[in-house]
Amino acid sequence: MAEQTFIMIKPDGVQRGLVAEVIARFEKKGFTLRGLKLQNVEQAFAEKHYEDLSSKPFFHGLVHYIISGPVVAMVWEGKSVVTTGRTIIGATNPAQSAPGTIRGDYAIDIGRNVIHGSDSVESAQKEIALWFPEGTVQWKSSLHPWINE
Ligand code: RTP
Repeated sequence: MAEQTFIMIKPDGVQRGLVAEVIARFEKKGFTLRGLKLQNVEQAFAEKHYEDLSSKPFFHGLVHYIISGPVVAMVWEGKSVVTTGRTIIGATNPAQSAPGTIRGDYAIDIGRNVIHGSDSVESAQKEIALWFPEGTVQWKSSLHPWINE
């Protein structure tokens, strides 16, 4: 199976009307959409998603932020999508994220940084299983195979 990553537009991204902008960047890059849903997140679910950060001082604020409004959960597929997805997103702290990245263009606060992307293939698999227990959507592109090398 081709590489997949889990991407989440956080509540501030949804509230600020950045959903189409984020999707466009992944779509135009050439990645394939395999899953997409708008949903509210329960506290226990947010704690599970961020369980690796549970000892961090910002953990409770982070969970509160994620449950404050709906998020858009997505699965994107394609060559090196985990790493390239992180490049498209930009550094965690928007003060360090380059212009041209999503956070570099649309965020100033680390605690309101618009978007999440899996940081490894292993975490992507774990996050996709957590967020899409129903599975993702299988579909075959009608584009000519020449479009990829
Ligand atoms: P994400 O999981 O959201 O893609 O972010 P990341 O890998 O770039 O960063 P990570 O270290 O996993 O942190 C997860 C999210 O926690 C918030 N954060 N706040 N106040 C702080 O010092 C702080 N540090 C991290 C950010 O929203 C970050 O995206």
